[in-house]
Amino acid sequence: MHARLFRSLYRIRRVEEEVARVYATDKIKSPVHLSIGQEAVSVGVCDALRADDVVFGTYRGHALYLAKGGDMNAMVAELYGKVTGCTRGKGGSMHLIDTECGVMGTSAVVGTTIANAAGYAYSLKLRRSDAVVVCFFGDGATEEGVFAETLNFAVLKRLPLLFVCENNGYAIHTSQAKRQGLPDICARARAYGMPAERLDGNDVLTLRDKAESAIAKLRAGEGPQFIEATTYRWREHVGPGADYHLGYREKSECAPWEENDAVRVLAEQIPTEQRAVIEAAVEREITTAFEFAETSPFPHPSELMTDIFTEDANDFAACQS
Ligand SMILES: Cc1ncc(C[n+]2csc(CCOP(=O)(O)OP(=O)(O)O)c2C)c(N)n1
Ligand SMILES: [Mg+2]
Repeated sequence: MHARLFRSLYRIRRVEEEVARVYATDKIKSPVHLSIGQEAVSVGVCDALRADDVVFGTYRGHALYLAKGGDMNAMVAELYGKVTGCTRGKGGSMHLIDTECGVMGTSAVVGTTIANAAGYAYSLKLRRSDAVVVCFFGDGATEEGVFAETLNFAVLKRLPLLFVCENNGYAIHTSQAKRQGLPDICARARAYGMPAERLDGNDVLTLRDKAESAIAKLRAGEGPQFIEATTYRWREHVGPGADYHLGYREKSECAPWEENDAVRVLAEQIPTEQRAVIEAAVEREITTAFEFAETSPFPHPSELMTDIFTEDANDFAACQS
């Protein structure tokens, strides 16, 4: 299990480092919200899921997409805006999707997928499936009305839904303390009637264990569960670089998170030779994915009106008139 988790963590860290490196060339046509520093939350939780379980996430979704089994070629091609991307080059980094492996969607609009996840969980319940849904969102999303409404509905209907709040302490440049009257997000979740636990978002092994027991409760019909994972965004809110020069936070705030880096901590637990094999394979996969993106074509202009709200160009024209 350690090797599997390390591979997943290393793979996400390294592909995002490559995204950051390539970004300056302008070949990547999409804004990127990097998860560097936050990878362990997606990796720990997704490792406890079955292939037929599904996840919903946010625009900071590279880690989730890859941790749930999303195809790396299709992800990098999507960032390049290529037709071989996971949404045929139309969604970009913020709208990753791979329904084959249960990545049902990520969204640029804060909070939206919380309600989408509840809808999916309700449909699973009505179909008497024992699959479950996990919904990932940020601390900022808990200030949206849809968060409150969805928690209430999920408890009322005893939905098989695990809420995972990735609390990195900031919404863009504003700290949680400046935004929330009650920063204890677990207390708010409990107030709606579900169990909630705050975990160290760098501790991938504990996250995996706790997710596994929460998911077992979902399958047993015990209703929604809530995990708040404390974590830290190492890079700027959007884009490849650092943003400590902006003055809204100090670099020293990141230091304990870097010292306790989940990728490095787990790497130290893997025998050196095994680790080298894993790292080499991941590096090859990343090289292949960027080559695939570089050599793939852009979508043909004839695709402009396909895979959007309407397939019918006449309907679209009617909407414009
Ligand atoms: C409905 C909505 N309101 C505002 C925004 C602008 N916005 C983009 S990201 C963001 C911060 C969200 O913070 P959080 O949920 O903590 O996620 P993080 O970026 O920290 O991962 C905001 C306010 C948006 N995209 N959608
Ligand atoms: Mg945040």
